[in-house]
Amino acid sequence: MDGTVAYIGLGSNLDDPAAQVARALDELAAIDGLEVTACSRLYHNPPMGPQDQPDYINAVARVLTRLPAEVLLDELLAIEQAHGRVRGGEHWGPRTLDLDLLVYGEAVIETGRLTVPHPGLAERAFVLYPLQEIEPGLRIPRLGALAELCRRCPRDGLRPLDPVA
Ligand code: ATP
Ligand code: 5RX
Ligand code: CA
Ligand code: CA
Ligand code: CA
Repeated sequence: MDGTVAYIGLGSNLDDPAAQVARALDELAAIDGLEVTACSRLYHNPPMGPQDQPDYINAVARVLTRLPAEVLLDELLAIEQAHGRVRGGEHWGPRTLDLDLLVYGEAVIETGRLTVPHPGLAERAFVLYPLQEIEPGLRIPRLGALAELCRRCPRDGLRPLDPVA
């Protein structure tokens, strides 16, 4: 398929987080006009932001897609909904599934509902290190070399999940 290479961050800290993330990867792959071309390992890490919530499982997927960024965002929000995500609780509170559009090709987007590259990307170990695992040479619009962003960001307890068996 031709299209745009994009990177999607996956996160969960409720209701069997590793299974939520694994299922979301299958659901991403099932989207028409999108292929999942790589995925990082799953990582365990403590919550950033509000601390009074369970630890997270995070991962990053590389996709190739024909969908415009805003359409892709709607697909991501629909998958979150299908995972029973409840909004309206505490800001940055616990969730069954979070899917963030981290990078969309070379695009810099700032509309009311979509900011790309994702605003928190440069400060978040749970995004930077999984991304480095699948695309070590990546340069990110406005932010520069991923390797340099990683050098500036402590791992903060981020560790790959042990294989199940
Ligand atoms: P953060 O964005 O800081 O990681 P969060 O993931 O908890 O926080 P949400 O409540 O999941 O934030 O998202 C709120 C809104 O953010 C979404 O409805 C969406 O419109 C908007 N948004 C803006 N840019 C993006 C992006 N790059 N990826 C996903 N959502 C985005
Ligand atoms: C708010 C992230 C403030 C960082 C947020 C996740 C900061 C999280 C996640 C982990 C949030 C957004 N912690 N916190 N993984 N999402 N580990 O996916 S809320 Cl400083
Ligand atoms: Ca597909
Ligand atoms: Ca998020
Ligand atoms: Ca989100």
